[in-house]
Amino acid sequence: MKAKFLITALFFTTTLVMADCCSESTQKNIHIEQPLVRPAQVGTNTGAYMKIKLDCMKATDTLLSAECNVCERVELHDHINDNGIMRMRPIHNVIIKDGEVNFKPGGLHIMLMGLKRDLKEGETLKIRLNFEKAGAIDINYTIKNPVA
Ligand SMILES: [Cu+2]
Repeated sequence: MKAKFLITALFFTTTLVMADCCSESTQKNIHIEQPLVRPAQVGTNTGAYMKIKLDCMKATDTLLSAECNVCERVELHDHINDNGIMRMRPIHNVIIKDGEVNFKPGGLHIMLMGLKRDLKEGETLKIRLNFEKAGAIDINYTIKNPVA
């Protein structure tokens, strides 16, 4: 009888701790790792890459858009296999779930279109990421070729 009570108590404690850890996505529990933008010349397009991590595996958020003032337009892109040829296509948003989403060459990326100036290796570039729950987060990207 006592053991059963203890197990029940333990179960509720664990549930409460998990609920706390898995609270909504906020600026505090969302992390952007290895933010990189591929070097490029004025007038061309380039890609921005990073890993988006959430502290809790169960929390989710959605990347709605990105903003940057060195280009004409910013789009979220993915790659699809079109009869063996990988093609980029614009997507509306990116859902962050299972703890992380990886933006990498050949996959998801932020497309910076119509650059107004050269992006030289070693410089940094601020890009604003707009999340549904966490809101706007400004990230300093390093201009550097990503490892494919
Ligand atoms: Cu693209």
